[in-house]
Amino acid sequence: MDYDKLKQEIIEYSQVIGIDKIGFASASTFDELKNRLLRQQELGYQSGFEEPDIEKRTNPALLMEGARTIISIALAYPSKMSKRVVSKKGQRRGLFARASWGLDYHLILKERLSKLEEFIKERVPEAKCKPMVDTGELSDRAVAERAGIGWSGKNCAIITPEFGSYVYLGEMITNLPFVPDEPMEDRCGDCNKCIEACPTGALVQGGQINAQRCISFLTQTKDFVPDEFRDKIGNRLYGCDSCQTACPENKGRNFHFHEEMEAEPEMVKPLLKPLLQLSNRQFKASFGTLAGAWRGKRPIQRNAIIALAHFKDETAVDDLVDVLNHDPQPVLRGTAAWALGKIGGEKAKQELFHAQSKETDDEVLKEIEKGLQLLD
Ligand code: B12
Ligand code: SF4
Ligand code: SF4
Repeated sequence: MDYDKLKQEIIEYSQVIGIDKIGFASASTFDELKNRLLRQQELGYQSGFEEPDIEKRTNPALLMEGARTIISIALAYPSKMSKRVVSKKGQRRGLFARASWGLDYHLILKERLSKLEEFIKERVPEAKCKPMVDTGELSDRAVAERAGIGWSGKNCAIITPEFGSYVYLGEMITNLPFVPDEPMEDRCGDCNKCIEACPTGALVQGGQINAQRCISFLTQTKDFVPDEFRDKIGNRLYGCDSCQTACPENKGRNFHFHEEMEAEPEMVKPLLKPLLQLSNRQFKASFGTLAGAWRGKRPIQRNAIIALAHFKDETAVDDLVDVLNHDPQPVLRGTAAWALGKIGGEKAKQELFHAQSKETDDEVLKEIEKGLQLLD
């Protein structure tokens, strides 16, 4: 088999099926990443969403016997919506980050990778292929970096010279011996804009993150958001783009190559108050196709409450009181109590006292206490 020729054919085919960049990396162990992951673990800087087995994360041979090459792909996503929301004054909205615009990217990239797999297997029937996107064992960024897709920026993102960092990543381990591509040079230089822009100081130093402080992470947790971060979340319902919007490499980058990635503004910039009343079924029907829905409705509703507090939306008091009195989830009742304290007013005060007299959950009671203190 002429693998140089096949590599060329794969590159050409990838363009036909809507892959914006492709690169080839050797499947040898990721030694530097291993040290990095161990260090992150030691420091308590991981999010907990990563594959826990560091050996599997850094040794592709454990994932496929005879692994030789990892094919890395990148698909560019839009940074600006084509359609705008028609909003009335005072109707407050929340925001899903760009990586959750359009159809869940896991589905889009997996579809591209399975086409690639089919193409390869037609030519090399004995080829083994193991595709993965985000939820696989490997670090998608470390693979992309090795495959020359882009450099690893100080904001941790893989930045491509063509599309900036607004790219989704995926990869496929194969047992085929392609010649690997060269990694790129780092182009961040003296720039420090992402680190300065991060609202919570989560980027501790160039290329290192304390995920526990990252707003993107915090919007995806299911429990109470620690006090120090609540005001920083603003109106983010899912994810955070601040370290990417601040990056000069993303300036003017806005690619609309993939129809499925087009954002529906009413979905990704939804009105906040109606979110509080959604049943599970309604949530699934309205938001289920978004990547940002993977943790279910609870974190989104909690973030919506935090956003209403951020806007000090007095028109939301009745809705928040309803949550405080009736929601079965302590995290929502408690966050609503805190939000009522933030928004303030006589009604909020009365309702907080009333709730205090009948609430039985300790954590919610603490939040009611906090809410009342905010009113003082
Ligand atoms: C866990 C996770 C998170 C966590 C932790 C993020 C993090 N930076 O580690 C949280 C929830 C915070 C998160 C947030 C986001 N995520 Co995320 N996330 C992941 C996931 C599942 C694992 C990442 C991981 O293992 N991190 C551990 C760190 C240590 O490793 P790494 O970043 O993968 O690899 C780099 C470092 O190790 C570094 N490195 C290695 N050795 C050394 C040594 C030195 C000295 C230095 C400086 C660096 C360094 O180089 C590697 C390559 O860049 C990946 C998917 C996957 N399977 O890989 C997606 C992924 C990284 N996320 C992605 C996205 C889009 C995001 C968000 C932008 C979403 C949003 N808008 O909110 C934010 C960005 C936050 C940020 N600044 O990183 C994309 C990134 C695309 C890109 N262009 O880079 C990925 C690849 C998903 C995908 N398939 O597209 N995410
Ligand atoms: S995603 Fe937001 S909170 Fe997380 S590192 Fe980037 S700017 Fe900071
Ligand atoms: S903002 Fe500057 S330092 Fe940060 S990733 Fe972009 S180029 Fe690199």
